[in-house]
This record gives sequence, C-alpha cells and structure tokens, in this order.
Amino acid sequence: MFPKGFMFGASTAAYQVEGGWNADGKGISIWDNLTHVHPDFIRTRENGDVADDSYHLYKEDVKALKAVGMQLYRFSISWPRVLPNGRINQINQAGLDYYMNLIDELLANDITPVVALYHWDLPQALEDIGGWLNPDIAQYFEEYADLIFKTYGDKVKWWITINEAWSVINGYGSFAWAPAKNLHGTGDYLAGHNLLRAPWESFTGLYQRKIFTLWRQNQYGVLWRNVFARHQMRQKTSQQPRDVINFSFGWFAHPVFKGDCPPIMREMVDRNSKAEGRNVSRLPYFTQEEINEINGTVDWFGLNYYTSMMTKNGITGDNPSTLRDTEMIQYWDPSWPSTASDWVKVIPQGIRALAKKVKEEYGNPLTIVTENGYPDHGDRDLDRIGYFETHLAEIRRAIYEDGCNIVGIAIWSIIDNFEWKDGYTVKFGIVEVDFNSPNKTRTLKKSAYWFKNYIAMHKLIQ
Ligand code: PNW
Repeated sequence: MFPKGFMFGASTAAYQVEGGWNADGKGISIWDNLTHVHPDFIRTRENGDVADDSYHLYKEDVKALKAVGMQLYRFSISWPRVLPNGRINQINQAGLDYYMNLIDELLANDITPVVALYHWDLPQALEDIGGWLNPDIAQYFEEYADLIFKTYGDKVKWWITINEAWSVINGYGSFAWAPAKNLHGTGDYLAGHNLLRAPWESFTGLYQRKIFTLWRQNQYGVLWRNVFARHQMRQKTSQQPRDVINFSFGWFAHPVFKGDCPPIMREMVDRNSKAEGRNVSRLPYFTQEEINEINGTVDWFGLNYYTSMMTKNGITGDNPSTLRDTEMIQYWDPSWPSTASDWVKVIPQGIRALAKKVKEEYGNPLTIVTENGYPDHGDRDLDRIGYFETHLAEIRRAIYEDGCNIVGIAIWSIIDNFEWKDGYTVKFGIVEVDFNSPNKTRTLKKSAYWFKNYIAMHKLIQ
C-alpha cells in the first residue's frame, strides 16, 4: 500500500485539450501558428483547434476525474488565452474567467488543482520578437506569472512554472516542437539560459512585492519547476560513460537546487566551443548574481517519467548540437517492450532509479510524479493497466526501500488528447474521447475502472 495521504491524480495541458483556439478573445500561440502555417508538421495534419473542446466541456473532464476518484488535477494555463499578445497591457477577462470556473468546479468536487503556467503554448506575439531566445522574456514571464498568482493565488496551492524545460528548448534546437527553429547547439542553449532566468524573475519579483511571502506563509503556495528526464541506464563497459542526463535533467535541476548548470556540462560545451574556433561558449554563462537568484527557487520537484534509454560513449548528432556535446550515444535495447510511441519503451524500474537520483543529488525534495503514462492506438488498454501497476509498484519501492519523498502522482492523461506531432492517433488517456462526436463523448476505459478500484482500495486506509 502507499503511505497514508499519498495523492492520486491526472494531468492534461491547455493546447492538448482545450480547443477554442480563437474563442472569446484568445490570442494565437506558437502551436496555433505552427499547425496552421505548416499542417504537414503534424503526421496526421491535425491540430488543437477543437481538441477535446475542454474550453466548453471542462465540467465533463471534472466528472471523469471524479468518476475515477482522482484527488489532483494537473492542468496548464494558456498564456495567450489570458494575455492575447503576451503582455500585461491587454488582459482577456473571458480567459481568466475560464480558469476560475475550472478551479471552482474542481474545488467543489474536492479535487486539488495543480496549475502549470507554461506547457509550451507561447503567445505568437512574443515568438515574433524572439520567444525564448529574447532575454526580455524573463520580464514578460514575470508579468504573466504575477497576474496568474494574484488572480488564483488564494485558491491554488500547487504551482508549476514550466513543464519540461528540455522539451521547450528542443523547440529551438530541433524540429520536434514549436517553434521548430532547429538552431541545434546554439539556440537551444540560449533558450535554456533565458528559460532558467524567467521563473526566478517571477519568484523574486513577487517576493519583493510580498505577494509570494504571503502565499508561502498563509496559503502554502509553492513554486516549482517540472524537470523532464528520461532515465538513462548505464551500460557496463570498462570506460565509464558520463551521465547524459547532465544535459537534460541536470541542466535544469542543478541551477535551481545547486546554483549553476552541471560542471561537466559547462566543461564539455566550453571545450567543444573553443575547438570550433569560437570566442565564447555556446552555453551562455549566468552572472554570479543570477546564480544566487536562481539557486533555491524551488519548493518541490515535479518528475515526469515515461521511459529509459541505454547509453554508451561515442559521438553522434548534428554538429554542433547538445546531443553531440554529450559525447554519448543513446539507444534502446531491442528486447524492451515497445508501445505506440517510438520513444516509449516499458522500463518500470527506471522510475525508481530516477527518483533515487533526485533524492541523492538534490537533497530528497518533496516530489510529485507529474506525468507517467502509456501510449497506444486505442488498442492496448490492458497493457496500459500493466504499465501503471508496475510503475506504481516501483514508486512504492522508491518510497519504502529508498526513502524517497514522493507524495503523489498525476498520470498522463485523464483523457485522450492532441499528442503533438502524432495528432490524435496516439492515445494516452484512461478515458476515451470520441473526437468525431459533436460533444466529444468521454467514456471510461478499463484502465479507468482499474484506477478507480486501485484508488478506492488505498482510500480504505486514508
Ligand atoms: C510529455 N520525447 O512530452 C508532455 O509533457 C506531454 O504534453 C505529452 O503529451 C506527454 O509527454 C506524452 O508524450 C514529451 O520524445 C513528448 O522524449 C515527447 C518526449 C518527451 C516528453
């Protein structure tokens, strides 16, 4: 059994479920822009214009969460829905009302909201002036965060700043996500640099205005960043490989827990930059003041885990690129069970190993597993049950055998939704959505009933 008080919940993200892409004064995001201007970017040429229509049907989502017995709902706010041009001079009241209604509906159903400020849908107006490559983004983020904290701070206790920093910067370093700049080895490092500066701006800005202190003391509000990591398993070779996750997970966790990027990352990118004949490193430096400011701007750890990879020493990837800088080759063992997503292989023990790493490296912070889930084509829901059963078992081992401070999980996802480049063909939901029906009918899958029983069993002791 999980310890008393362990919280079960589920996640979504604004662009993947809301639809209402231009409803009631919403501005355009980089995902609206990309999917409209380059429909071929998505394998199925689909987009999030309507998605699950959660903008109109959010009560159905809350009903589904309630039906399963979920205690947490982790969703994100669409920045351009509340600030159509990204800046504070134009506020869209209808957008603010939407999230207020959703939060009220959750609270009325005893479901705790866990709210992310940024799950990849940057206002296009900000992308037009450089997006995450523009150092001023830190101030824009502060303005936005300030508005959101002021509006919902008395109702929301759990905050996420940025979902999967690593995925955000890959929108600048590859064609994987919007804005698909493919500035590998340069733009991605710059975007990561500005991204790390953004939440501390909001953190200190609010602190100076005493709002943050207020929440901390009176409302137990927390600010955190969600760090994405695929756990890399070390291949046993005579030459010990360096840890690739210093370039993904560590890149974003180190600064907030320890003050700067991992030393090995600094050393390798500086060395490679020099060898390329550059005067300055492709990985920008923080000032000492920034290091001090960023250090400690975290109250809890959001851990997304889906899969693992093997690593071995070797040079691969575009020149230059973050991948090449790692001097490692990443691969999947062919024996690992595959899924509908080429990057997800089923390796439950990875979540325990990663949780242990978080404990050892960052002082055992309060942790919630903020994503974990199984993709199929609507055909392998029983395997999804197996996936959750084995991953939850590993989380229990992490708690009881390794002493990890994990207090909850929000699985991905409560409903089938727009799976980025895979459109609607890859499904992560425990609740099926009929995308062809006018009211996007939601139907509980077997995995939802399995979860319902699982949670009910645990509530017997709570
Ligand atoms: C996460 N990869 O994204 C996101 O937070 C969700 O929005 C998404 O739907 C979910 O995982 C499932 O994909 C990732 O290729 C997408 O390594 C792809 C990768 C990692 C994370």
